[in-house]
Amino acid sequence: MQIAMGTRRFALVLLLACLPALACAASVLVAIKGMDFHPSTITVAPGTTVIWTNDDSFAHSTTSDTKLWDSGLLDPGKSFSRTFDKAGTYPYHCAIHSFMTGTVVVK
Ligand SMILES: [Cu+2]
Repeated sequence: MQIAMGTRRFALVLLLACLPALACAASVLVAIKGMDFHPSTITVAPGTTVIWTNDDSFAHSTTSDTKLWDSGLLDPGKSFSRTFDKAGTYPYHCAIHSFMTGTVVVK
């Protein structure tokens, strides 16, 4: 009886400890429209997935300045996602329109 109570309490503590972690595994949307990234700078927690969606009527890309990722050409309506696990500052641009820039800050 005593052992069973202890086990149940442990399970409850484990459940409560996991809930905030699940809430942290979020995703953040970045729209590509009007020849710009919206928002162009985002700050997210480690483990967050960033999803870019091309809302323009022509192709764009999301391309890491340091070659960490490259969506390739994203046609209108297409999306690309990447999960950022490590803290840091990740600048990116559109490979077609180099003046289109954005930054993902992970901390
Ligand atoms: Cu572009």
